[in-house]
Amino acid sequence: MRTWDIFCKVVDNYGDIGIAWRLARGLVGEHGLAVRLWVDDLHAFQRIWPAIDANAAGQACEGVTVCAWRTPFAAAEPAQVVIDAFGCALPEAYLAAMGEQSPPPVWINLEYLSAEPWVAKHHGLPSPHPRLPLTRYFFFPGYTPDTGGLLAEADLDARRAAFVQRGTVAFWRQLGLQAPPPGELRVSLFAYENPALPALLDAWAADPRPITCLVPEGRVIPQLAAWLSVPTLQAGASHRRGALRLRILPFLDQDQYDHLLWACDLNFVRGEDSCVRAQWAVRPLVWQAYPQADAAHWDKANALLAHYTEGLDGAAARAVSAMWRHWNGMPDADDLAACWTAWRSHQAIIEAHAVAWCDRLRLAGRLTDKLVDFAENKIKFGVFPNS
Ligand code: TRH
Repeated sequence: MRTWDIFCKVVDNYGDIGIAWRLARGLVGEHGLAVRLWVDDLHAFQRIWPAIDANAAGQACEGVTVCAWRTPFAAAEPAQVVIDAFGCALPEAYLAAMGEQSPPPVWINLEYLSAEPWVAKHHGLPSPHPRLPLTRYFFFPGYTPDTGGLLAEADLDARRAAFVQRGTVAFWRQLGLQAPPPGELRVSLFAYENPALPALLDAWAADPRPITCLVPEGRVIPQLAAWLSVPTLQAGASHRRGALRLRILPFLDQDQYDHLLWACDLNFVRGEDSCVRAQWAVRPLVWQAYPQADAAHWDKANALLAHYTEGLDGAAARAVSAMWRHWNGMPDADDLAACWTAWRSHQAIIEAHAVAWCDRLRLAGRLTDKLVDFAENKIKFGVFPNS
């Protein structure tokens, strides 16, 4: 059985571990590989997967061997395939041990996802290590077939379809909620602090139809509390302002969060992993890119937007673009209330587009399959040190 090591440093938030965990589960469950996942922050991991013991040096979970990545790093024999997630810099001792292996491990840096056109050109490029007889390959996830594709389980569609077919009553009950009454719009909100949030909440409160907004506990809570003029908000809190009911949820585990995305009519998502999951949810979404100092996230948001709105009717495409641009702090002619009204009036077209978009997404291929093919290819034809 092939051995794989995945290294993950939690920079901040949950995207790094969220993606590494999804990948590890997929490699074990779908490809039968022996996977060790090294994580430097098991507390963050536990938030998205509560079965994780945050204090264990090693533990088995869902068939993955989860190891605490501690400093100094205890000696470990390198695996045949080594992934450093998002350029997280492998421990020196481990790297030195990799350099002594013959043949050397296939070493892959799993990069961040972007829809920008340069991604395809960089996908798969090698970079020789300056000292050791090792080559590191850059693997770029992406939205087109000439990239590393997207994370998605082979049975994702089937699970989602079964969930939708069963009906969402039981799911809502689990969260302590009634099923949405006819005409209500149910929205999930996962966001970073956002200056546009109060205007959006105002627009929702003024909507002619009822809106329920569900917010898993997180960074946006203080802003919501300020808008409601309440000192604090905790899971279970529920407040009404005009047409809007705001309801705070506990932070869900990764699978339950998928269910939330599948059950809502519209999902506000952020970062990387929740954005992809919202697309696979076959529902409209509004994406907040991870904010970067030089506004590089605007390029990212615009690149995905350009791709996403292709084939969407002109006025509906403008409504989607305006919402996304506002939500990412980009200058836009209309105010947020006008954007929301436009979005609302094109909702049916945007919903239909979410289905068509998913069909296009599938053409990019599944990241786990592509990563395994990539690594197997290198193993078969050889990793050429310093080439
Ligand atoms: O948490 P994020 O903001 O992570 C970010 C991004 O990945 C960004 O690209 C990266 O550079 C930065 O971290 C360091 O957003 P993201 O990527 O959507 O990850 C959130 C994860 O949390 C995802 O796996 C879904 C999961 N999640 C839950 O499991 N339960 C929940 O209730 C919610 C809201 C999310």
